[in-house]
Amino acid sequence: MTVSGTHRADAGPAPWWEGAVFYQVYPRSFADSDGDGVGDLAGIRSHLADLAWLGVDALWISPFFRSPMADFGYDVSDYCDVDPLFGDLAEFDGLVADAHRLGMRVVIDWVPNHTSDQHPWFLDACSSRTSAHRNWYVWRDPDPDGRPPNNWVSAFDLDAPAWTFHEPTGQWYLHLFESAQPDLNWDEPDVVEAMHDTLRFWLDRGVDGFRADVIHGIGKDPRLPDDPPELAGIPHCALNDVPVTHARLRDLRSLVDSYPGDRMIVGEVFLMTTDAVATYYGDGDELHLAFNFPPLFAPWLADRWRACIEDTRGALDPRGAWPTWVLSNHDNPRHRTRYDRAAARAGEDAHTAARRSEARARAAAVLLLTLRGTPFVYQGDELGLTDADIPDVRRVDPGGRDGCRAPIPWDPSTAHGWPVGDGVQTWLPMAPEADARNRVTERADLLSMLHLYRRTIALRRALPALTRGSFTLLETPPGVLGYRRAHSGDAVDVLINFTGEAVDFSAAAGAELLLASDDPDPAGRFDGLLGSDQAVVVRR
Ligand code: TEU
Repeated sequence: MTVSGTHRADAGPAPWWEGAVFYQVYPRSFADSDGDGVGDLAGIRSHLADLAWLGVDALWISPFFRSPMADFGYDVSDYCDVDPLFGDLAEFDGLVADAHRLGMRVVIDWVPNHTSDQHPWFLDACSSRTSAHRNWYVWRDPDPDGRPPNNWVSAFDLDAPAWTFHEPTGQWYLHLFESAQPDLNWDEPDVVEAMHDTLRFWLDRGVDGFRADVIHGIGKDPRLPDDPPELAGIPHCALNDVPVTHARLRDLRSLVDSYPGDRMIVGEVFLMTTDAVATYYGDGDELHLAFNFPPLFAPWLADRWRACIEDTRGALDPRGAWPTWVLSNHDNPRHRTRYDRAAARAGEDAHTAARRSEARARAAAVLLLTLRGTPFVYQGDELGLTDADIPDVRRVDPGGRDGCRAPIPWDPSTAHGWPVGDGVQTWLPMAPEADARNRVTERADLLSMLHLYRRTIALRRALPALTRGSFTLLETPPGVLGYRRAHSGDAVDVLINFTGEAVDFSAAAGAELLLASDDPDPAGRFDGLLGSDQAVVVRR
């Protein structure tokens, strides 16, 4: 398949997810309606208008299904119900209806690699070796030496095997994550059918798609071979990459595509290279979109970003696959925090850090929202939040990811819009700087990060060049990344200064200034000088 400058020439109008800005909602931390200190569906529903105002096109909502919360919802004990902590199915239906009325799509999380150890399937599987659901999970007999069946390590404790010995039935079971998250056995046809049914359940309720968790995990090499010793210390979930998964994805794709209304799957393929991730788009018959993780871990350096972009184009363009861009999510430190920490390690002093931290995050926002591909904004990044410092006594996540999951501040009041009463506290401490970095305060301030996100999203929507347009890297001075987006005779250039010094870019002097990361009203012409940590969009 050839890729034209704009889009697959043979594919008709582009699907909605290619032009969309996605917004990730982590429900526990978004907004609380009932004062128990944990966010819920009614909380999300009450803030949908805020998200429509921001201009996002689609929500991805992290798990809200019945769960014992060993992994805060990524351990599902009933795929077809809402955990009472978050509300109920009627509340979910209302949320979808409200979002649709506001013009936003709703994509939900689907966790097919593993269930909770409290799922009735696993409870039955554990009841005896001959139980109906025994083969729904991955069991192995013990060796005489007592060692686990192979050397795979689990995701959250790199000293721990991805296996737990089940004493009552005398076999090991596999879990790429916590022992409370046993891996499903997708070689068992009944598992495939049951999991397909869970998709149908939500498609019938009107969801627009799924974010498929650890989707590259649903196929395992039947021999369960050791991971190479030179990769010791890397969890098996980051290495599992076998052909059978692709056939399973084609079936999932057919199922989802059989529904009217352009439903989609964005897969979490947590592999280490974009080349590996690209294979999960298949030949346009597997994932509609896949998260591209190397950029999420890339340092804030122009050269490194240029390389990420070139790798992504090299891996995806020949397949006609559409890229995604992610800077932050609920599993990793927020990008502002990552860039600040890296700068501190490189010797940036406190004074400079105070000046540059927000500016870098602003430039990153412009990058995220103007690259060719679908951007995913993690809740709170639009407020410029950093990770919370969580005191040891309040740490709860087995993977140590609490900092980026701190509750979202809604207003400058003491409780920041979380209706917690006496003696109740939010499940994690509030995000830092909440007196200034909250929705109400930032909405009233045109200079805020929130307004920068809103302006940039609006510019994207107004200019097909920024959504559909071709992408060409520009010749730039060191420390600057520049690219041209062009569509139907319109061309705009995005220039991003990754350095703390102003850089001469007189090649673009006199161009019409459409957006500047540090100025809400940059009417006029670009003067040819790119400020420190500044990003601009210009039309030449
Ligand atoms: O994440 C999969 C995953 O590979 C990452 O969690 C990674 O291993 C980890 O964050 C390193 O710190 C997905 C979900 O996004 C995550 O929240 C779940 O915990 C995990 O799957 C298990 O369902």
